[in-house]
Amino acid sequence: MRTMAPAPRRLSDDEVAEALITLDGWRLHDGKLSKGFVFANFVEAIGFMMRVAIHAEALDHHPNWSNVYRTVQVELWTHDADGITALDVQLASKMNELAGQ
Ligand code: H2B
Repeated sequence: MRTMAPAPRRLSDDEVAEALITLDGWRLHDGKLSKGFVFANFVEAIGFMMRVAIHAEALDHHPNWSNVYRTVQVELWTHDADGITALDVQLASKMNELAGQ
């Protein structure tokens, strides 16, 4: 059985701004990290989502996202902390890596 980790600390506005410098293509939208990924085709987009899903499950941190044809729109925040935490920054960075960006 999985043990419940404590909610990570919510980052300050300055910390989020600093993290965004390192996160190519990500921006702050409605208090969430947001990015739209565009792939060559639908299968590439779904493949990306599958690779992210495996990583997100291992991290126990999950994206809010939607897929339309070859695009994936992502919003990251930590529900448990009601804001952006280091886990969101970590997942955003991993998503860039998995998308080859
Ligand atoms: N994902 C996100 N994005 N935010 C959370 O607060 C969160 C999560 N909480 N994945 C996790 C699961 C929590 O429910 C478990 C119990 O750790």
